[in-house]
Amino acid sequence: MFVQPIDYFLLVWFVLAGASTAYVAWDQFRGNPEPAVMKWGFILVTLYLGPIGLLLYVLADKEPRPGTHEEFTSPLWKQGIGSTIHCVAGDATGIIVAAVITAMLGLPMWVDVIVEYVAGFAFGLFIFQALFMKNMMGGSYWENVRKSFMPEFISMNAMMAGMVPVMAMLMMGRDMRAMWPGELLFWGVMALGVLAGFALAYPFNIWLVAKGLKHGLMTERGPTPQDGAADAGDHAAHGATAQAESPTGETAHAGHAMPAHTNHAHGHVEHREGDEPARPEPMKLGHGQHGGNLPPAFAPTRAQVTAMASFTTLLLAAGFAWPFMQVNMRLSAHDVGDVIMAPGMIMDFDTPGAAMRDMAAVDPRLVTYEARDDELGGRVLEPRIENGVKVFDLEASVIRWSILPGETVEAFAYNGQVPGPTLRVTEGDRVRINVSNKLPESTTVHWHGMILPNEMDGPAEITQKPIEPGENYSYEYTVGQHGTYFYHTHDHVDRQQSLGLYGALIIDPKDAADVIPADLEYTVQLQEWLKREWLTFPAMPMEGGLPNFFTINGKSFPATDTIKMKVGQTLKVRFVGSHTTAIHPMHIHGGPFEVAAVDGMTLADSARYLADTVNVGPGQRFDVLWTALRPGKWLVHCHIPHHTTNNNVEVEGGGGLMLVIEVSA
Ligand SMILES: [Cu+2]
Repeated sequence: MFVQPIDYFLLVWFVLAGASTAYVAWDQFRGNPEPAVMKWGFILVTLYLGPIGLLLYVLADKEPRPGTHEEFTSPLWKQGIGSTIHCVAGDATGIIVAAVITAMLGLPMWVDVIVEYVAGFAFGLFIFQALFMKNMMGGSYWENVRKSFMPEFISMNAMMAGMVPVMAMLMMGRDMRAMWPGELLFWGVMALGVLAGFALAYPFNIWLVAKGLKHGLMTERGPTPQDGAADAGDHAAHGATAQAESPTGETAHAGHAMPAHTNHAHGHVEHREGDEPARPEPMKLGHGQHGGNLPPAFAPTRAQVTAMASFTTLLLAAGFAWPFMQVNMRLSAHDVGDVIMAPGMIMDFDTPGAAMRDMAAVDPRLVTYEARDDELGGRVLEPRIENGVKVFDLEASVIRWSILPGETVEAFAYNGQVPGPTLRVTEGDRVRINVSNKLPESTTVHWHGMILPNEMDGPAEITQKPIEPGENYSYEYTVGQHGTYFYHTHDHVDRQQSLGLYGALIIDPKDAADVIPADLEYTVQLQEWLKREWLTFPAMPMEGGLPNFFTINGKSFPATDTIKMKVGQTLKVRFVGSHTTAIHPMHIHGGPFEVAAVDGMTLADSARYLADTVNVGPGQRFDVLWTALRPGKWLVHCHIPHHTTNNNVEVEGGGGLMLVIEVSA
């Protein structure tokens, strides 16, 4: 659940949003004197805006003391909030329902935003405005639809112009958990989108209310005994305002009233349904009786409304265009609905979804095993013998691996270790490796450098169908070579090998004369890691993919092994290019070594050479013989200094691709 810092904030947000909504719902139905449509409006908006909705409710709408609602809600800024609440409650509900459905169906984002606009507009116009308002305003349903259309169009355009870019940009931002309704972040982004929509729609709603084209807050007192009592007092205090006295409930529309401080000098204007047909309607665009109450100089004109509609259409177009210029709107929640991207990755409006999944962080929630700090990778796996065949079981899964005390990575690993277990066999052995895939994606295994039947070679889609999650595959062949080899994934290699799916395959010669003699031997398997913002990304040589941690056998210095030997002894180091992003010039202090084998093949005496650095490229292997000449601590390290740091920090003299040979006299 908590994989990013934002998740802690979201928890606080949703607890407050739940409490705020519960309070507003309770308080509204306990007796805030307004029509049900406004009660529901505030409840829905508080559901979306949490504590901000609560703030709007108590500051602009909740009756502070009995009988004061009409006066309390009369200022224009509060009327504007009431009008915006209307719009947002209806439109946002339509938008959010549409967003959930399009995400579940896996429709692309560009379809999503269009469906959202249509659904939001339809829900707002046909249900929230026309249907609910009809109950209060009277008139036919279609008359209400017609009257509501232009004000709803202006308000909805402004709201979507605020909501769409915020939603789209954040849903398709680095943390694309926001694409999927099953994630808390999705709802957080919806909330922020609604807030942006509310903020942009608010000034337009102020204008619409001021011009009498939309309703603001209204007072409606029910026939319940205590409300009746409150009404009685209200009559005295606010004689100008109407109250509901009949059981059918008549409505007083404080929203019709222009605030006293405006120069329109309306005071409180009473409106009763019955009056409506009698009044002339200079503007047939909204609830025209309001316009009818304004002096001719201030009543809205068709030109004004058209200009407002045109301007908000421009805002809407801009709100839609911006995300299309920034993010790939052709992608769906099914494409990228759960991925978190590396900081610095170039993501533009035509970056493919597959590219994003390739570079995405390992989801920490998929970890099935947590390794201890002192667990080593590359441990030799003993085979079991079945009918003379050496059988190994490899299981690929997502683990948490410790590369340094206190520094872990989420890795794709064989048998819960990085590197995977070392398979040590003898030339001529028949081997069978049962691979079980417990990863969230398909995989295969390739036996690097081996001469074997083509169908055992491993490349996904080339020689075999990938092993799907939960499935198994057995590789079986006779080992005809000897030397230093390795195995690694050959499906989505860019991602999977970089995350740890590799291991050493050491083949001893059948003939003892072929052994390259040494007193000790040590295998060095290299890897790069990218760990940022609590997440592990596959390291790769591109923007946003460059590594910041480096390991030998799954550990960064100073957590790497120390090799102990005596002066005069010879050490065979098997360098394995199991890494994926760079060429590492591996250097040993204290004297030269002899390069005795390359890529598993022993060099003829005449071809062997002395060196103190060997460039280990991805896929390459070098067996080198180093003789301890002097006592002391001699380093083995990569000669790219950055590769001997841990997240750019040197610890105890270095980091990363470094280990010590401790030679005693
Ligand atoms: Cu290096």
